[in-house]
Amino acid sequence: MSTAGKVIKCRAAVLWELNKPLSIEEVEVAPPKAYEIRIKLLATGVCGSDDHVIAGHFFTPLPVILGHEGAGIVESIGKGVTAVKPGDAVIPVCIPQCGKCVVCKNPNASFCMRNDVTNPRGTMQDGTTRFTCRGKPIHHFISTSTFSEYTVVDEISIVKIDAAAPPEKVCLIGCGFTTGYGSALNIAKVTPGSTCVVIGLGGVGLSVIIGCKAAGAARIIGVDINKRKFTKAKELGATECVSPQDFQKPIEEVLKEMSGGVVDFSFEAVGRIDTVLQALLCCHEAFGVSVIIGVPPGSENLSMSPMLLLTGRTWKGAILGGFKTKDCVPKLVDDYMANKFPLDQLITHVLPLEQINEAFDLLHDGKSIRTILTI
Ligand code: CND
Ligand code: ZN
Ligand code: ZN
Repeated sequence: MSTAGKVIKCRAAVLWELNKPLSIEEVEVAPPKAYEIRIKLLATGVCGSDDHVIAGHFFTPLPVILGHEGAGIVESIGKGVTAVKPGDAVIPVCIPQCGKCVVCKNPNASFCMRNDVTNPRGTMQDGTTRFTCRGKPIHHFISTSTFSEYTVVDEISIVKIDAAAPPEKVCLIGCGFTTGYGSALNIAKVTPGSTCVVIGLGGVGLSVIIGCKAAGAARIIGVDINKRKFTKAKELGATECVSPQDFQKPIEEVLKEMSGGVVDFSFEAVGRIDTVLQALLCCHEAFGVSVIIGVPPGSENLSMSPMLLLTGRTWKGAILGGFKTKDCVPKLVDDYMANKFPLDQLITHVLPLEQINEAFDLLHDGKSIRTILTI
C-alpha cells in the first residue's frame, strides 16, 4: 500500500532538552509539499556536530530531530520535483545548492545562502516543519534530520547517488568524510611533498589525513589527546602522531620543532578555541595555510594578534570541505565505488537507531570514530 500523500508514523530520536539523552519516539512525518522530498532513511552516521547541539555549543531550535550524515531512498515527492523520483538512492545534504544565489553562481564558493546553518530556523525552506510528536511541531536540523525512519527535505538539499552504493557506508559522504577530505583538497589545496598537521583525529580529522595523503603530502603529523586514535591515523596516512599531554611546552612549539619549522598546512578538527589557535601558530609564518574545520562553542571568541597574518599566513575555514553539494556528492560516491579512498576504515561501530545514546557514549568516551546507526 502506497504511503505517498499520507502522514507516516515512524520512529525517530528527538532531542527535547539540551544535555539530555535523545528520546526514541513515534513521530508523524507529513507528506512533502511542492519542491520537497520524503526519504526513507536506511543509515546515518553520528557526527561531532550532533553532539555539539546536545551540549548547547551549536545553536539550533528545540525540540529537534538531529542527524545530518544519512543515506536512504526516496519514498515520495512533492509537486514540481524533478531532481529525483520515488525509489532513487539519495543523500540529504546539510548545505543546499540552490543554483541561483550569489554563492552558487560563484565557482569558488559553496556555502549556499539558503543554508540553515548561519541563522538556523530548524524548518523547511517555507518556514514550517514536517515533523510532529505528542502534538508538538519538531524542528528539522540543518535541512536534513537523519535520526529518523523518514525525513522530508527540500529539493535543493538532496542529491541522487548510485543505487548500488551501500547506504551504511556512503552516509558518511553526507558530512564527516566529505568535510575532512575536501578541507585538504579544496580549501588548503595540499601540495605534493608538503608537511601537514591535523589536530583532532575523529572522523573528520582522519578524513583530512586521507585527503592529505591523496594530495601527496610527505609528512602528516596527527595530534590528539586520546592516543587510542593514533593507530588508525597511521593506517590512514599519518607519518607520526603526538599528544599535547606528553609535552611541557605548547604543542605549536613541539610541532614547529618536529617539522624543522616548516608546517605548510594545518587543520583544526576538534572544535575548540585553543586548538584553532594552536593550528594557526604551528604553520609557517610566511606561507603556512591553516584551516578551521571544527565547530567551536558559538559563545566563544578568539583573540589573536594580526601580526600572525601580516607575515603571510593564510587562515581559512569551510563547511563540508568546500564542495558544492549537488555537483560533488554524487561524484564522491562514484569515487568511493571505484575504491579511490578508504571510507570504510572510519566506521568502528554499527548499532540500531534505538541505541543512539550508546553511540554518543562511545563518542564521549573516545572509543569510536564513526558509529553507523542502521534504521
Ligand atoms: P570527534 O569527537 O570524533 O573528534 C574530535 C577529536 O578531537 C577526538 O579524537 C578528541 O580526542 C580530539 N580532541 C579533543 N580535545 C583535543 C585537544 N585539546 N587537542 C587535540 N585533540 C583533541 O568529532 P568529529 O571528528 O566528528 O568532528 C570534529 C569537529 O569537526 C567537531 O567540532 C565537529 O563539530 C566539526 C565538524 C565540522 C564540519 C564542517 O563542515 N566544518 C562538519 N562536521 C563536523
Ligand atoms: Zn545557493
Ligand atoms: Zn557533521
